[in-house]
Amino acid sequence: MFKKILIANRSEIAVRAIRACRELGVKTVAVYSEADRESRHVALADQAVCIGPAPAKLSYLDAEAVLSAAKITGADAVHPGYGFLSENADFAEACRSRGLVFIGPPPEASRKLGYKSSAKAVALEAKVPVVPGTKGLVAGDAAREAAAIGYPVLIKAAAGGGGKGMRVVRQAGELAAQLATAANEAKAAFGDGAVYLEKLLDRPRHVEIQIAADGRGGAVAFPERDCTVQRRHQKLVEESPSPALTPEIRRRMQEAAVRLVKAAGYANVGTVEFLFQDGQFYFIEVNARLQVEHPVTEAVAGVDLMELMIRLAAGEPLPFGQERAGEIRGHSFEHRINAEDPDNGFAPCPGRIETLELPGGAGVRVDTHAYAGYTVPSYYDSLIAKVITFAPDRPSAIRRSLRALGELQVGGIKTTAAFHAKVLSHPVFQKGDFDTHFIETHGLLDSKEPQNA
Ligand code: MV4
Repeated sequence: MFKKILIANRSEIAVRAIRACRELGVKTVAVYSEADRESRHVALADQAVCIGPAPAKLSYLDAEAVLSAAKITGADAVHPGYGFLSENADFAEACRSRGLVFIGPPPEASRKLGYKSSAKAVALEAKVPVVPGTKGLVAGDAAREAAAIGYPVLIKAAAGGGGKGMRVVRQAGELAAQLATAANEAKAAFGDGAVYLEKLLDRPRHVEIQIAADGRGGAVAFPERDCTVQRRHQKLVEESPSPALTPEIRRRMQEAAVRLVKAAGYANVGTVEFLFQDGQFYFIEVNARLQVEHPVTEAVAGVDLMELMIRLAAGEPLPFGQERAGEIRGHSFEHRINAEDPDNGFAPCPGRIETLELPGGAGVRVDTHAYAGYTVPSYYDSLIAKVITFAPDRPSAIRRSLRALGELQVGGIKTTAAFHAKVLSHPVFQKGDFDTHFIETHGLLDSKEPQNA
């Protein structure tokens, strides 16, 4: 096991990582920007190093600054959390070349899967179903390829992910102009204008499979997460298991995810994302990190994914097989509490948290770095807490979530907490029969916002 881990992140995930390290008897080094001096992760770690000014580019995204902090503190491994450098294969490689263990997948595997069109090629090779579309990038006759797929089609950026740079094309006449716009946007956003085409699914659900692999041939899949409730590609509610899957589909999705990660030589933890519609699932992308929503899987499967990823990175084998990993012990929700104003288009609301009452009791977990007196900086994402609930079944988990959200009180800034209660109380949500358009189509927003896919 490692002696000292540098946590290359901030906020609740840095706190989560520090707690896991402490339980493992591993010392921790926090890094922080000038805007995060008062953040909880700085106080919790054994050591803390300021790595630069507030803008992430000058601190949390500055690989050299992070690596220097690891060197001067004598850390032997780096945990990247999510976002920032977490899926940057060059950073993972730089860690390796300086004798540091990167706690995550090997750079070769994350390179293969990070580029979405090449990830799809790996999937096809591994007989994992993908959305019908171009074989690789749009190259020669795009009009012919789009016609063969059948309109409407979706243009996606190969270097993108999480919905950035997607464009819907409903008829042939719009294709050329949309391709040009998409390529320009992709170039500006990702430094790479390559795009590919897919058939547009009109009412998909987003269902993802958490996997873990030990790099010695062992790989398991956990129960799925359903992240269908999103707004502008920002997930709001995640749950496990999905109310839409049958045991048969679940098993096939898990088997497909394991085939894919084995084919890519993937190791450590990761997530295989699928769209699910009309009883069929289609691979779309891999997230080569521990995700925000990992706690619902921890609750339902009864595992500690943060501990597991540290142990796997330290060279330990998987401690259990598929049968244990796939066990479903109940139902879990995660509600992302953001410093945002739902009545004003979810505009960010940074500022000082004057008072804070966190929920508790049976089956309630809160992952947060916030406290009364903490000022939410304006430089980073607006997630201030995750309320995670666990109960024997979905109806009781909904009741538990409503109870927990009712206990939560954040004074001083606006948050998404009450919006979550609205979602949970909606009959369509309670029935479990919703798709990715749920928030827009069920009057949960005050003003009709423009919609794309
Ligand atoms: C799609 C799609 C429909 N058809 N692909 C959005 C995030 C990215 N990971 C993939 N996304 C989508 N891909 C095809 N071929 C619709 C979406 C999509 C979506 C997916 C999951 C959850 C919410 C969504 C909201 C809008 C669009």
